[in-house]
Amino acid sequence: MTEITPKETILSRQLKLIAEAGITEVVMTTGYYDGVLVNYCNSLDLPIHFTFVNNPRYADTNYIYSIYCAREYLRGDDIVLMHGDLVFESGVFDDVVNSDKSCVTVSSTLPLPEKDFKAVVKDGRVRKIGVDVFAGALMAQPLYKLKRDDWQVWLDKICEFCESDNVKCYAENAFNEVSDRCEIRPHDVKGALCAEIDTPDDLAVVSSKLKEIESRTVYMCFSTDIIHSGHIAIIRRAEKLGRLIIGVLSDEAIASYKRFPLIPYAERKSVYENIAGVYRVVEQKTLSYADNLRELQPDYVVHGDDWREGFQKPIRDEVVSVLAEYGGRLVEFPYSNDTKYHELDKQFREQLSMPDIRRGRLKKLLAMKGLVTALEAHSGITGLIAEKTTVLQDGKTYQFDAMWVSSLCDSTAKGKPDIELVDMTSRFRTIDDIMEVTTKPIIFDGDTGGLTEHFVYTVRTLERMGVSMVIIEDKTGLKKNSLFGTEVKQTQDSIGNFSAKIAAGKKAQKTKDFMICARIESLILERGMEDALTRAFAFVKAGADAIMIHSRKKDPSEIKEFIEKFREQDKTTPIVLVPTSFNTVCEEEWKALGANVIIYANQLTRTGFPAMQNAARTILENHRAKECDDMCMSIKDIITLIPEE
Ligand code: SPV
Ligand code: MG
Repeated sequence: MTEITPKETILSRQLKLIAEAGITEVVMTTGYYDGVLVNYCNSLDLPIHFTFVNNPRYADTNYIYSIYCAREYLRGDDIVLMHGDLVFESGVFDDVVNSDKSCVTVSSTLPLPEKDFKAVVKDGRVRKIGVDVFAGALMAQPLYKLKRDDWQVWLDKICEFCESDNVKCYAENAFNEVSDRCEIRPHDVKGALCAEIDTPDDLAVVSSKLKEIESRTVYMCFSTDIIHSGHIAIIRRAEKLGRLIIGVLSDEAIASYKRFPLIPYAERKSVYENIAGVYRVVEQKTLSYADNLRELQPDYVVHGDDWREGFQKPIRDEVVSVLAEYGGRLVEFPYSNDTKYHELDKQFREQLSMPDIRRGRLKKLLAMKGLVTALEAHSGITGLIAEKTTVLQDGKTYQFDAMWVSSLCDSTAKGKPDIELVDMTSRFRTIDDIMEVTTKPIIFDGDTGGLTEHFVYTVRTLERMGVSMVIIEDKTGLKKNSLFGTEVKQTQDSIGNFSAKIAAGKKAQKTKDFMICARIESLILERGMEDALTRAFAFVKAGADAIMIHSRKKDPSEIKEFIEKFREQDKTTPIVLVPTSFNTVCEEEWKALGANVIIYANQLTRTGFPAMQNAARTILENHRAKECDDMCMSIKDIITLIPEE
């Protein structure tokens, strides 16, 4: 009951750590002043059931005899065995408790003590423990995890000793006689605190070490927006290592690698701030921990061990090297594969595919990222490719933000020309196929939007389905694909007529989230920059939420010029580009110029169909499918691409 800090005694600290580890049964052997001890333990009010066993011969026996007295309570289970004068840090205790083999704490770095236990280790096993064994020994402390069968062997020997009145030695003397049958491994605590207090000097050393431990900091990063008991359990463990600083991943960082955050950053931050045991919450702006670690220099970084493989591995590698710069440590806890967490995750994913949530995501992404990318999808499978493809590059993960349901690709998939021949009902069917298996926002190619009287219905249907944006082009009559340019007859709609169509669409929509984008064909139809800009400003005035400017030139100059001139007068209306022809400019440059949505409009169709044609030809040429094998995706890969639920 010696005080080691103003708030703790050796015993209260031990018992609290025991309770925090989820251990509920404690057998305590007592001697001198046992009534005081019993009252003290009960007064701590811990969720522990105590069995106190008095050793009536405490004055002239060693603790081997106390164990003997308690033997009937100690059989039939794994146990943790410790002396009452031992102080250890929580990380040490957790490691011992969670060890799947019997173990005892040793230190390979601390000097050998004169009077205390030492352990002789050979081939990874403890062969002998005692105070007078020195050759090749390690410092040892009497904190054990003992698996049932190992403990049984040792306890039987303890009983044998005591029954022949060999009661003045250590229990370890009995162990030394059965160490070939009782397999105990050394658990090396190195310099971590695990020390007995026998003297006032020991007490001073331990107390100052505890002070230092209390000032340590621990860093964890969270990306989840729904906190479940698994997260709390890991927070509880991390918090025991020191003052816990939680890095909350910014919305943008989450959106770049995982699913879109359901709860915005500020909300998530405030939730973490209110979890007991969390000392401080900071923003982590990137997937990389490097900036925060260099700034905060935490003593520990805590993470689940699941990031040793897969896309998080480079992030982990970087953490390890930054920690090495200043001597921090990485602590990895086993990642819980509990099905209830997978079930929760599935539920969140389902939420994201719900129309209201999906519809609003495009606007949120635009606000968050400034530049959003979309990949063409014309079926469930191409939707899955847009949804799931991720690339890891320079420690960052890249994926598409949204999907583009192109009229060209939707028509092509149906073997039809891109002339508004595939009717809206059929186009909606395509959207539905994609929506059924994905969660990302959808931008719909609405062609000309048709008659204004029809367009208003299209807007409502798309909105109800959860589509985020429809793009309609300022053409009229029989629409042809823009990439034909002036090679075919195409008629541009009047500014008045098209503005009225936009205004009618905006009036028809029910939610704030849905966006109508006006696509300007002036450059395609060679009507000049002035016409393009005049239309752009008129359409914004009519209510367009975004402007798409199109070109079929390889040279991006006219697009760049348009962006520059448009931005001189309008800093906010999002600009959408489909850089199929002018494809040499990278996304970052478009962003810097002032563009906001980049649509990769047809690349899946244009790569997929030649591959299929090639396979068909190969089979015909060889009169069998064998030669085709190397071109094929493995059945395993295609199965894993498609979710089971
Ligand atoms: C589409 O993908 O159908 C488009 C873009 O409208 S483009 O083909 O470039 O006209
Ligand atoms: Mg189109």
